[in-house]
Amino acid sequence: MQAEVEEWNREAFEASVEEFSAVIDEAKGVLEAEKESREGSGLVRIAPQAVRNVIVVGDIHGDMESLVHILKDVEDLNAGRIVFLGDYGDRGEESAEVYYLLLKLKVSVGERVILLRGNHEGPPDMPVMPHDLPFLFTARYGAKGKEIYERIKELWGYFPHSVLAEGRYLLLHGGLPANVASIEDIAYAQESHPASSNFEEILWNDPVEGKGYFYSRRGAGRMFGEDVTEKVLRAVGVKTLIRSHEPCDGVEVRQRGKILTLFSRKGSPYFNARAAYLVLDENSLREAKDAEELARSAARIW
Ligand SMILES: [Mn+2]
Repeated sequence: MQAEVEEWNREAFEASVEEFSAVIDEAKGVLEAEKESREGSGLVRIAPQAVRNVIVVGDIHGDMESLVHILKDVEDLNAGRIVFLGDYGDRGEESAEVYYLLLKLKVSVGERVILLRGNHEGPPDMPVMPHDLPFLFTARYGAKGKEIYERIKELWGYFPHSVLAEGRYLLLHGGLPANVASIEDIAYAQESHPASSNFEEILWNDPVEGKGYFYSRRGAGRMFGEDVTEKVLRAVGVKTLIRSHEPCDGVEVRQRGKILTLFSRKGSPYFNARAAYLVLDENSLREAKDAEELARSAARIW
């Protein structure tokens, strides 16, 4: 696989508009079939005893160097599952190239690669600002870049938004919605949007230390306290939430170990000195670990 990563990295910078378009076509076919088999659910379930490992990657935001580092560092891309927690484009100059590489990986590895939605891959009524992705595509491909961007946007509708490693971990981009009574409320958050705020909260929420459920200065989503986390983790039967969405030095333990924040890119406009990805190996899959243990034993920091 390592040779392929090298090849896709090179292609990402050289692909013509027709080649880029062909990769989107292929990815759309794969993603469409997967969505159909989930029957409207935005949740991917993983039986932890059935996979060898689960690699988890946080925000990439247009940082090709970090993405290539991770994929080369992972020993075997076919081993288990690779879950990306969303936020692929914007911020970084190489957002178009990141998309090319991720879609190549998706087409090649299939359902073992899971591309979740972040708030930068939200529905049309939940726009994000600033949004550089369309301009990066037109800078590269002129007027045809706009079509490529529109087609990428269409793909977001096929992405799931959460992963449940049953009995162990819940993985999503932003945070936990307060009004969750069962895993179904998370699985069908997309379907219940906008009547329910669950989908918005999954993509946009941030944890806060202590108790409560507050207004967020992001202008979307909410801040959720440890009482919300305890209730929702119990309702879905897992020990720990693994999420991204906030810059940190690779990993950050929140709410006394109930939440692990993961950040997988470096460089402007953020100031983190380090980044990380996670390897949930046999040990972390056999028995649920809290965020402290994951930060210590599962984080691959560089
Ligand atoms: Mn985000």
